[in-house]
Amino acid sequence: MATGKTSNSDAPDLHEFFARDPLSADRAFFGRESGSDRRGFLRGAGLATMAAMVGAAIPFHRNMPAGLIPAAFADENVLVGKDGLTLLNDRPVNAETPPHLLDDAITPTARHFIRNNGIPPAEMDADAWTLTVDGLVDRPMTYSIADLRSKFEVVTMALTIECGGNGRAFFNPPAKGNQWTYGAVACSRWTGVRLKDVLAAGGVPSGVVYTAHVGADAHLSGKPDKLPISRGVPIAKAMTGNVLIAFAQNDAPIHPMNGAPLRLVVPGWPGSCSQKWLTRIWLRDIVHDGPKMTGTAYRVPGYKVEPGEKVDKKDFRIIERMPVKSLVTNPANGAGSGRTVEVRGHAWSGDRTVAAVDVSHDFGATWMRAELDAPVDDGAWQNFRANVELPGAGYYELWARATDSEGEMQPHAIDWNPKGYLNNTMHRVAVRVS
Ligand SMILES: Nc1nc2c(c(=O)[nH]1)N[C@H]1C(S)=C(S)[C@@H](COP(=O)(O)O)O[C@H]1N2
Ligand SMILES: [Mo]
Repeated sequence: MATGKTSNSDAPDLHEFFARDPLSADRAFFGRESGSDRRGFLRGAGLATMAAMVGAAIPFHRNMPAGLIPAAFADENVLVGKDGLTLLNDRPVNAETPPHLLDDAITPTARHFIRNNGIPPAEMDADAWTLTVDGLVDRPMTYSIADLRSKFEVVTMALTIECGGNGRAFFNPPAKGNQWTYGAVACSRWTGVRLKDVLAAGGVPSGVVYTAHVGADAHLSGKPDKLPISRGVPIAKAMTGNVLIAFAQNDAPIHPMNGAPLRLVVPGWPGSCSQKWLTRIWLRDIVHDGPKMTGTAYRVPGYKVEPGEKVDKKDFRIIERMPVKSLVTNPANGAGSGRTVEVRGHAWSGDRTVAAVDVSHDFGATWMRAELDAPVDDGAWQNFRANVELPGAGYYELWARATDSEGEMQPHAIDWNPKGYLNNTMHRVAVRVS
């Protein structure tokens, strides 16, 4: 790693940890102490964490041998309710969607990627859920979801969420972390209330600098006071009209892995800003310094660096808007094709709109302009399509290149950075005409 020190974003996978050293994994994950007879007892926080992770109380916990990975973890299908996602990691769960399964204008819940930093809460009861707004707010408040629905205007918007690390797999030298290829991006329809309305109701004094977001998921260590992730946004961003506190996804309850029953959706910024299982938003007079706000997490050097270059920690800057990007969702990479092919996909640019998408079938020698739709909502990706005539049998690559409202265009080569963020290179899809 160019930064010398890896951050806690590279937390060990639970299975790997147990396989290597079951007893210390036991202690680290469950706080379980084991005696020389290998029979420890799960107590207190350790027992609570284990119960939360298996989803029920454990009547015979006293008989559980130390170092035993619960069979529930091995058998559990962590992708229940998801369709065709590629699992990159199962503790915490990280799964991406192959590009051709992202062809819908609005991403169905079953195809919305999952990026967890910790262990989702065992209880996701919408009727019992509360959200506390406090910190530097004039009037701290705690709301039920019913309160949010009744006190504030309820809106539905299609909004794009992309993980800051989407495309990390293509970094060379490689960057540690989940090896996302293309599919850590989605545009579902979210229903909820505007964050700005909720903050305004509490009163935002002039000294507020940043929001701080807290969710109910547990840290991989099982330590009850440790948050897996808590990020925030500058107050000006929080007060824009398309940042939602959402309680529905695609007109149905939010999928458990996507943050049920309540989450933030901050379109156009790294997905990490969009806190899932949201329980608290506090306002701060400094830039929030929660887990994964500091160090090198979700940060890039403030200047261009050479691949592999070492960068001093102090030179890293917090990522704000995500850069201009496009994704080809038809045809599927490697597909056979006739001579006429409809190239389809989506394009987006955080806080901006996309002005044009161009498509090439000759390795970038010539480009044709695609038909491009306006975003259905402020913060939704834009759909494009182009009918391409391939001259004859053979191997072709279909390339897509978006240019945004400020004239910024997707690059050919990766702008390398130590943690593998913000890869917005052109998407290339292979086709064969026989
Ligand atoms: N509470 C909580 N919120 C979270 C995360 C998390 O691990 N815990 N992951 C974040 C990251 S890094 C991303 S990219 C998005 C992904 O949202 P999704 O899993 O619904 O696709 O959720 C964000 N919100
Ligand atoms: Mo992310």
